[in-house]
Amino acid sequence: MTAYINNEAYEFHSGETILDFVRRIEQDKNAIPTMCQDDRLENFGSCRVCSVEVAREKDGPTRTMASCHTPVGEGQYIYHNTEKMQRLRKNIVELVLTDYPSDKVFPADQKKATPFQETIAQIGIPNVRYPEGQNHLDIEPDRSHPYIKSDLSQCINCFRCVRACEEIQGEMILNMSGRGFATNIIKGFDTSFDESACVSCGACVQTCPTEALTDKYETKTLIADKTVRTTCTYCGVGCQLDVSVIDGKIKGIQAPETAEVNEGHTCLKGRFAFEFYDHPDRLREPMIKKNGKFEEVTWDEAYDFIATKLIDIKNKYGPDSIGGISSSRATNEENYLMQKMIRVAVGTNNIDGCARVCHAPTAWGMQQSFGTGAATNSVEDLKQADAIFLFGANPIKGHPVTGAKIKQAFMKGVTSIVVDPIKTKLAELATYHLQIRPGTNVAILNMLAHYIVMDDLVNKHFIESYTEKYDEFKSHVEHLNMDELALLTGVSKELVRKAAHAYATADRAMEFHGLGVTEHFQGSKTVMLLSNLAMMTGNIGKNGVGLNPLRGQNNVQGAADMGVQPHQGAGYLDVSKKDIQQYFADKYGIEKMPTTNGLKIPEMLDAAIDGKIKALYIMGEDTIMTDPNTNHSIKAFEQVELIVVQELFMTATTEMADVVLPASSYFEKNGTFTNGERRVQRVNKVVEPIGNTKPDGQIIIDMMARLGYEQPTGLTYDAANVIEEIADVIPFMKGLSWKRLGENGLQWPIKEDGTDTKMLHVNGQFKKGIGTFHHFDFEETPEIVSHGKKYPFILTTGRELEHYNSGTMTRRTDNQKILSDDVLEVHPKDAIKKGIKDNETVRIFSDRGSVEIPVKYSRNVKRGILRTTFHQPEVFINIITGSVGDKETMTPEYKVVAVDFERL
Ligand SMILES: Nc1nc2c(c(=O)[nH]1)N[C@H]1C(S)=C(S)[C@@H](COP(=O)(O)OP(=O)(O)OC[C@H]3O[C@@H](n4cnc5c(=O)[nH]c(N)nc54)[C@H](O)[C@@H]3O)O[C@H]1N2
Ligand SMILES: Nc1nc2c(c(=O)[nH]1)N[C@H]1C(S)=C(S)[C@@H](COP(=O)(O)OP(=O)(O)OC[C@H]3O[C@@H](n4cnc5c(=O)[nH]c(N)nc54)[C@H](O)[C@@H]3O)O[C@H]1N2
Ligand code: SF4
Ligand code: SF4
Ligand code: FES
Ligand SMILES: [Mo]
Repeated sequence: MTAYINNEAYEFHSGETILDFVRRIEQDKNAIPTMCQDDRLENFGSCRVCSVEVAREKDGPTRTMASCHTPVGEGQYIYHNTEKMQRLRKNIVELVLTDYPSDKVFPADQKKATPFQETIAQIGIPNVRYPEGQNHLDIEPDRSHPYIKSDLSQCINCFRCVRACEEIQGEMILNMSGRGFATNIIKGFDTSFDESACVSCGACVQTCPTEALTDKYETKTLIADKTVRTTCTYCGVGCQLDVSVIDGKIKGIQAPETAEVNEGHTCLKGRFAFEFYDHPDRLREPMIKKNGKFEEVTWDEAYDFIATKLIDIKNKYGPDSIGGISSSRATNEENYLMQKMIRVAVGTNNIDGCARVCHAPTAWGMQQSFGTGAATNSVEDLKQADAIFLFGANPIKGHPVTGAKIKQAFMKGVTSIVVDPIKTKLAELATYHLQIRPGTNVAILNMLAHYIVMDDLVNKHFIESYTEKYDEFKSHVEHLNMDELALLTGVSKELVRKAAHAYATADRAMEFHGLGVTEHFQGSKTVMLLSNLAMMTGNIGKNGVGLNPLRGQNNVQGAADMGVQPHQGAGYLDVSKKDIQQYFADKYGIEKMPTTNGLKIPEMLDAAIDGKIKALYIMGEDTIMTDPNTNHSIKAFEQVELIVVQELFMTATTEMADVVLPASSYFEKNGTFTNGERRVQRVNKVVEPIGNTKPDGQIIIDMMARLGYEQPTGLTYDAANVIEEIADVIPFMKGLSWKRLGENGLQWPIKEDGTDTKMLHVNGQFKKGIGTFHHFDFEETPEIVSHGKKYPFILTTGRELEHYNSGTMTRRTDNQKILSDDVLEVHPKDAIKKGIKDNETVRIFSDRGSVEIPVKYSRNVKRGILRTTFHQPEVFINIITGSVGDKETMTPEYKVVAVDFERL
């Protein structure tokens, strides 16, 4: 396919716009000026600044066309920079400038030009011929929002913000109101940013070509000393961020449009919530508790103190009296070193991490079904899915950038099934919402499987060719009583049957799941039943399908890959096997590895109470705040002789420590995080470590040396060196190297030649050889069986968009101004029955204890169900959560807590 640019012939791609064609050939993004166009948005063609002349034959009569909006045609002759076009563009922009402040035509001193100012300069407008001022100039600036500001006197009606809000974020907060000159942008029903339902993602600010929409940090126009690309520290989406630095300080964050994961988008945490990093509360010096009070000490004093104590405890009680808890917030390299320290320098497999309280059932369950415990597909596959099955996950809040993509798909009408006891935003938009009673996942999945089997919707070819034990599973679900299960789950048989048909008959059905699956008594079983659904319908091993756990923390996938598990070392190798022990001993250059499986976090805490765990070494986890049944955790911590915590801030956990080591945050170090799609991405150092902090990797290397093991590459921590070691030790990361990671990372398995993997188990080739069906009956959680009568309400806990887990970081940013409380969502009828008003603070109690919390009336919960979050220590909700956990992995059941509540 050929077209001509200024009479030269070039090949064009099918569907390519004239703008993209000219940009590509001339290798210049500014080959044609634009105004309303943004690569991330659908082309709109309203401003006509990008106009070009197009002829059918060489130098023939031309027509003027908006190049951003017009596909190239075969044999077309394109003239994009003619005098006529230059004149046209000038006229258009001059007209726009009549309603634009004259002092904003050129960039102010010390400020970078906005895209519009660049366009003005490119077109070459020395002065404006028309008088200024029509409509916009007297609109008052809006400063109501902590991060986003508007000054609509500078608005040029390009519509980009309105489109970004809708097309990128899937919200419709911004709108155009009025006509002609009287057109202007409104928020919500013409209110302020703060009052609107804006989710503060900042997409509108990033696309706005003027300073009509800006952020608190003036990110768009600041002239940075340098901009460093790194990976977000919060959730498992793994967004790439461009961090601007001036005078060694972080001044703003933008989303790079070239990032494969987030394509120029972020949520408010990645873009705005960075001010924790140099907050006055940051820990800056090591501290040892002396006579009940922390005193600052030197690093050497702290190290010596810890080493002497640890060696003493090891000699007295053996290495298994020491436990390590690693951090999914820290990098792969640091997690790798942490598990190595515990296994090699201490000599025990007692190493665990936050996956224990999170997605351990996913990893374990998927290993039983498929052989690998990680997401089978990539998020980009969403584009190819015909049905989306969202089970116990709320990505609008937990994984906002992926959530926005899912929301787009829902709004565009893809068949969607949501299984969630709460009417979440996505549940509201879904084709089918199965609003089950919390904790009845196994029952609802058995119902879904029953209808797929009975209505003969299974993929026989897939089952016969690639799986085993289907017949046992089939006869199990065939004989289940649907009336009983419908009563249990609270969902009608008809609705479940419709959802089963929707999933099974879709050409490609893609599953996503979250903690609504794992944080339950039957968590692992639920994961295996979800695997069954995918296998019985052939929804595995191709694009647009699969089982895709929305892994939580920025690096929880990586921490497990690195061996932060008591039963599996780096690369998921089984540490109870002799040959594996020998493998690690050879790689680590030591005589002997520990031989028995280690303790999981809940087992460590129980062992502490029994006097068997004498020391805990914790890197970046607020165990006291985030583990369930706080009083039990406190009791355990009180029995331990030595508690070491590496942290950014004082937390409920550091308060109980003997030594606190100040760690550098992710802005202050190099390394890698692995996102929920197995994508290993670079974390690049942006600023120097704050105060006297050190990267966790350096601290661990120093500690290991004090404990008698020296890293083969020496005492200086260098992430790239550790990556080399990881590539040597972990079989599926053979081709990993710092250099190869580039800007968009690599998805494991990574072959020796550096090729990575977007999809697992392709064409039925399961990692474990053959996919295995399992079958289970629903079993009521002991929490309800033991306490349900006395405490008749079911509390489920989760998260809000603005805050991140223990809140240590987000509470120290302006996110706290947007959302400052944990609240208890209660169905109004339940509250009224107890005489409780909206916003009234109540006491909520369980068998473990009680806390006080404000009530919020909500119809998103059914009667009898309560919901809250765990971000604010003022409430400390985990005081009332319980110790029941998933049978196979001990992941706590944060999602079903038997409670009652009353007026204060
Ligand atoms: N803003 C923000 N983002 C985060 C985090 C954060 O704290 N804040 N934390 C990160 C972490 S560590 C994680 S693990 C992820 C978690 O992300 P998600 O997995 O989305 O976590 P939750 O919101 O806790 O729970 C998910 C959903 O499960 C539903 N649910 C509860 N009980 C049941 C049930 O019995 N069955 C079913 N089917 N559903 C149920 C809840 O109503 C909720 O909508 O988010 C990560 N991202
Ligand atoms: N009730 C209830 N409780 C829950 C849950 C729930 O749904 N309901 N969800 C559970 C889940 S899924 C999870 S994952 C856990 C999360 O629980 P945690 O892992 O305890 O929570 P975080 O707040 O993510 O982070 C822990 C700490 O790491 C520190 N940190 C951040 N970066 C670094 C670093 O680079 N180095 C070091 N050394 N420290 C760093 C932070 O300051 C923070 O205090 O909470 C669990 N608790
Ligand atoms: S506020 Fe900015 S992005 Fe929105 S229409 Fe005005 S100039 Fe365009
Ligand atoms: S979606 Fe997750 S990774 Fe992306 S900016 Fe938000 S918190 Fe960070
Ligand atoms: S940039 Fe093409 S019409 Fe506005
Ligand atoms: Mo998590």
